[in-house]
Amino acid sequence: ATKLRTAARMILIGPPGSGKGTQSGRLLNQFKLSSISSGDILRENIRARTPLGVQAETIIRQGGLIADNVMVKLIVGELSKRGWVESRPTLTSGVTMSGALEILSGAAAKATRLATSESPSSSFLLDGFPRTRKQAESLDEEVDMNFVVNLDVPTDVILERIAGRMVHEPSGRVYNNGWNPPRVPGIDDVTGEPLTRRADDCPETFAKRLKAYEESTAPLLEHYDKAGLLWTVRGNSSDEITPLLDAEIVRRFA
Ligand code: G5P
Ligand code: MG
Repeated sequence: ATKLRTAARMILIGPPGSGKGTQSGRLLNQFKLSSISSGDILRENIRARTPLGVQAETIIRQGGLIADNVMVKLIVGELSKRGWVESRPTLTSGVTMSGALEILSGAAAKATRLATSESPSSSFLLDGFPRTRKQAESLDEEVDMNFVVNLDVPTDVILERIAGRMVHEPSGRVYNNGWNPPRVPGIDDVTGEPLTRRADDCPETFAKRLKAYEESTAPLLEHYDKAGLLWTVRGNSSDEITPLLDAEIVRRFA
């Protein structure tokens, strides 16, 4: 794996089926990086029948979006749990000079902001979060993300792919019956466990997910463009996009 010189904190944005999961998997092999997929975490909760999972199942099946505050808590919680960002010492554990100054300057709310670790080994990427402007603003308050990738894949290309998608749910590994089939049909290459189809990949639900993307997620591109973080890569296939994305990460972080 290529070592990074500076910490990368990346976001992958793209319509459903654009290849976020595919690119994440490849990047994890290529670079010393970790990843969080919001969809995978939600599906994990559905499988485990947690209260969140039970609530999320219906919404996902219908192609809707989970509430912003729920998602923010979930993902920010996950980030601190994994130690890629660290909670700053709270003011109650001894008011530091800078802490006291923050109170005086009215910036006390910021005192609990998560501190991003600048160690390259804390590099990570987010797949599927943030998905709305509100989520992006909440994330901005916690963590300084430094690279946002927009996977720009035409809709007609995407629609063809989804019919053939098979997933290994526990790991999030994705296959495609035509394009990257598993070695044994219906079986995960790594664990030998059965592959399944996603409940939200039927044509009606997929159409709703595309619409939710246009309405709620596309506006994020403007948000991150203004912040100077957006990098758009266009392509009809993941194989076209991967080398471009790799080169851009090397240019920025390696
Ligand atoms: P998810 O799980 O985040 P989506 O809809 O954003 O779901 P999805 O469907 O997982 O995204 P992807 O990861 O972008 O798509 O694409 P992929 O799986 O890598 O590729 C799709 C298929 O194409 C695969 O079969 C792959 O093998 C194949 N493929 C890839 N490249 C090529 C290629 O070049 N050629 C060909 N022929 N095939 C290829 O979110 C699910 C739900 O969870 C909720 C929402 O309800 C959402 O709908 N959710 C949230 N709600 C609110 N806020 C959030 N932040 C949320 N996050 C999730
Ligand atoms: Mg995915």
